[in-house]
Amino acid sequence: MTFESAAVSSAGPRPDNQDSGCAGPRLVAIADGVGGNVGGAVASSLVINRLARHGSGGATSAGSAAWLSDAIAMGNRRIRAACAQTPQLKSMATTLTAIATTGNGVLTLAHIGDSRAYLLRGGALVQLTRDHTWVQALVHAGSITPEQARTHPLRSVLLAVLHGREDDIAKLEISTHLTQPGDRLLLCSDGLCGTVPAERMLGILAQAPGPAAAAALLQRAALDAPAHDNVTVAVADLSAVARSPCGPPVRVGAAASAPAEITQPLPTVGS
Ligand SMILES: [Mn+2]
Repeated sequence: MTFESAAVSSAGPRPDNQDSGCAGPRLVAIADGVGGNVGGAVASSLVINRLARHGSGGATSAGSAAWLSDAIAMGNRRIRAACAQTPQLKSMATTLTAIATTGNGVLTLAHIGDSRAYLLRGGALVQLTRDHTWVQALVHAGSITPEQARTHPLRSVLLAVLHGREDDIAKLEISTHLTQPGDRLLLCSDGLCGTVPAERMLGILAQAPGPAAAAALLQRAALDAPAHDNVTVAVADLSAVARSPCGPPVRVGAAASAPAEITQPLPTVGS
């Protein structure tokens, strides 16, 4: 099994895009960077560029939980190195939601932060990830409803992200799922799922003829809502049709717009 996948990313109404994503036959991932100045764009790019390189290799363990968590740990170490080199980047961090296929019908999902993965199967949309947010913890405790969480003033407070610390990886949630032909997966930043209701996402996802159309239509729905954030959407169809597993994933968002400059340390200002 390989992915037929597509990804799109837009700054939306924001002056810059701090989201990044990649979509390939073996690996699909999105990251929503946070941090002042360009920090968020650097953090999401470092992790997505690292993953995209990993996803185009030919390792026999490709797609496994260990393979995916190794790649994410490498990306997180790159964040740590950039933070150490460039003081203005010290507070940067990123969410990450990634799926990889081993090729034998098993899907690996890795998740940290408030980006999301959903599975469309049999006409139903199931959310596969749980947000690492303060409001999600309140929902889990029964203190507020999911509807109240959507508009809560503290909804953007994250409890876990990649910010280059050793213990980030312990907070990474990794799960494996048995796939079926016809499964369609959606990964998105909160610019989509915080803007467009789940029923609307289901309607669009179920009717779009392929991943590229689905991603474009979902992005359009978010931008028209209108979204107040960067919007990144990746859609992957599980297919038994063999594709070259070694093609480099397509990159979108900050990881695509200026990958060379943006991953270099910035000059120190005022010193
Ligand atoms: Mn966001």
